Amino acid sequence: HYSFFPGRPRWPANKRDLTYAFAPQNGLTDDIKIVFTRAFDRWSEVTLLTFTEIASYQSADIKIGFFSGDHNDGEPFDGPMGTLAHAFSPPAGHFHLDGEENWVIDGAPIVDGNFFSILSAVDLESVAVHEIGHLLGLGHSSVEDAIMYPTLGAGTRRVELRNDDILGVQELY
Ligand code: TQI
Ligand code: CA
Ligand code: ZN
Ligand code: ZN
Repeated sequence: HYSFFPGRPRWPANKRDLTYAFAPQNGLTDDIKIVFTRAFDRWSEVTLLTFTEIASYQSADIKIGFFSGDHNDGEPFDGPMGTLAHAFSPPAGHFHLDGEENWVIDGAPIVDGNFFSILSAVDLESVAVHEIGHLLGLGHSSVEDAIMYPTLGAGTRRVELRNDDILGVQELY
């Protein structure tokens, strides 16, 4: 079953159109950005929320970036595996991904020619869909195939919202 953060934080009722931006120093390719677009679309399909990319990182509601190790928010990343990403509950909107993971998109490594074991591959879209759930105010679910279930097998792709995720987000929005 789905859960919320303590105090049930969520984006205010008069704010249904959310913006997002990528950290400028990350220099992300369109292939990477499209993965986030697809992940946001899954949540906007089941709510009245919309998500629009804007150029200004400063003024975006949701700020997305890849960082390595200590990146000055008190929650340092830990290199390959362990913590993959973290997102802060509304209305903070910070969405950070560990730049040292072996991220894959549709089964292919992001870093061209990067050689690594399938055991450490992490599917970017799966993590994005999960973290956006947190950004919207969802905690973890006890339903094993829900997006918000707190574990994901190595190399596993899990991107489809389940009923449990949909009921949870629809209770908030
Ligand atoms: N990051 C954790 C997560 O997003 C951070 C976290 C730990 C957390 N406890 C929490 C967030 C309690 C909110 C509430 O869950 S993670 C997965 C999954 C992670 C894990 O790097 O461990 C995904 C990030 F579900 F696969 F295990 C994304 Cl999809
Ligand atoms: Ca890590
Ligand atoms: Zn961070
Ligand atoms: Zn989580």
